[in-house]
Amino acid sequence: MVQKAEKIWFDGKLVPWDEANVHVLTHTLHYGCGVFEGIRAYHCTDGRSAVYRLREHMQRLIDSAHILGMKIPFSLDELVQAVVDTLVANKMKAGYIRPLVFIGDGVMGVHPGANPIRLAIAAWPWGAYLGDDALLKGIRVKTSSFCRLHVNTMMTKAKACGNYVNSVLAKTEVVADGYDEALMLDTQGFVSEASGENIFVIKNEVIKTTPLTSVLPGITRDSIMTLARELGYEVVEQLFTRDELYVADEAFFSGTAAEITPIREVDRRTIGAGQAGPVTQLLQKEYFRIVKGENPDYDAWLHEYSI
Ligand code: PPE
Repeated sequence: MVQKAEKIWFDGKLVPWDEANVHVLTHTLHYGCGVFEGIRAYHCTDGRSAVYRLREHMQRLIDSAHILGMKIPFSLDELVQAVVDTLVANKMKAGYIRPLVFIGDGVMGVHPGANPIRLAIAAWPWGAYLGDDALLKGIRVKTSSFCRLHVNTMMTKAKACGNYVNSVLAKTEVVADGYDEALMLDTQGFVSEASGENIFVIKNEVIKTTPLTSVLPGITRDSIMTLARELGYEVVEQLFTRDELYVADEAFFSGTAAEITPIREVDRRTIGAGQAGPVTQLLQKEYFRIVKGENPDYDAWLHEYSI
């Protein structure tokens, strides 16, 4: 169960958690045309609170809406402020933030007509997405029987609600089979991404991730690429196959919720030594130092706020 907070930001106002409700004829509820974000605020080691890469997340929200032909009735600055207001109203020094843009009720039928574009921002405490153990020991992954979206079927660069039907299908299938996460291939058969994370593989100290063709442009992915290059690693964006993943030295998933989660097994093949490898561990350590405000070189990625 989501741990309830006090307020939800809804169409420009902070309303009590239990009153942030919609009509059952909400257009997005029927047809899936909505967009969302997932953002984390961290309680820094020195006592500050900071939202991680807030502007980039809200810009991606605007971009996602633009891709779907929806116009958000708020500016980037207003959206950034709205997230901070939500955290402050809930006295949250850390947490997960979920902005959602959706088409409200009005007309029915696929064409949304002039139905209102609505925006809600909720926040709640959320620990390690795939479990505390996952961050330390790594997870067991299975290739899904469902392909990731074809670029002309759904808009893969938009964090669109409807895209997640594909994610839910993949995730429920592999969880039922006893695995932690689903790896999805694109419609050509190359590795794409997981149900809610991007993927990285490491071989001979070279770090590889999929190009942005069919995957969400992850902000964690971008952070890791920047950080890894700064640490002196070669980082390449290149298509790769599942058998290349099977023989990688190390592999991990990246995402706001999942942070950096090592992969210890794929399709019953052990990856590397079957535990978080040294490069993954270093990236994890440095990533957590950044989000917790311990690396001043990356302070520009932290949007501080006070309660
Ligand atoms: N791919 C997908 C499909 C995806 O959903 C996410 C985030 C990513 C890649 C990584 O993006 P970024 O967070 O910008 O690094 N998934 C969000 C939702 C997870 C959920 O279960 O809900 C998240 O991590 O917040």
